[in-house]
Amino acid sequence: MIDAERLVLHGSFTSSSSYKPMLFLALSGLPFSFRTVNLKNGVQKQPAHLALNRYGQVPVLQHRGLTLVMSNTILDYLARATGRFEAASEQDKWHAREWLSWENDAITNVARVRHFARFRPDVDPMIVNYFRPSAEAALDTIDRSLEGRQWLVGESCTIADIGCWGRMVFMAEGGLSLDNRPNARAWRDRLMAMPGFALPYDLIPKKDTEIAGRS
Ligand SMILES: N[C@@H](CCC(=O)N[C@@H](CS)C(=O)NCC(=O)O)C(=O)O
Repeated sequence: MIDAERLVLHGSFTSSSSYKPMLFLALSGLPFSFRTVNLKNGVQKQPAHLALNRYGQVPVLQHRGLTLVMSNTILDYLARATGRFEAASEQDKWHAREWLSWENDAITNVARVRHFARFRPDVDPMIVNYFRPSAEAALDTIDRSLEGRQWLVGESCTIADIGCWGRMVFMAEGGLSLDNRPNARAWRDRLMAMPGFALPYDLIPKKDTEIAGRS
């Protein structure tokens, strides 16, 4: 029998978009089921997966009869459904979602640089170089915004932090770094010190897995 209360996340270990909800769940210590989607073999474009995600991408979250796609929609849902990593005030709740919209415009350039550098050696380096200044600018914005602050919104970690960090996590694979961005580096270290934190290759399983969660 299907347990509608059980969270089911479909994703891939090479995917920053999958890492974002995966990190939320790991930091929350919630139990869930992970279903791997092999992007290299094109499983995301096969009918069974397209029935869940019409864009032919990961991640997908299933919960209580709902099917949700797009990593930031999933983070929004998880914050609402669990109350975890939600900002304290109404204003800050919207502010956190504003960061998620911004990251989808701006930090996406970090993911693009990494994508072409890691997966598309066949593509003209001009393509990577086109996205690189926007990627660097996004990292600068994060660093500047964290001046004198611990978290992007309010006084605690929210979906804004998880979403922004999650999409930039593979930056080193694109030759990007936080080395000259001390506020962003301290913020990353703060996230890394949280119980349940792990980097994607340690966190996201390569096969279907039942995750027990922590109490
Ligand atoms: N805007 C989407 C982006 C999702 C996305 O780009 N997923 C990538 C992995 S990070 C994917 O599934 N790529 C495989 C493909 O497009 O065929 C989100 O935030 O969820």
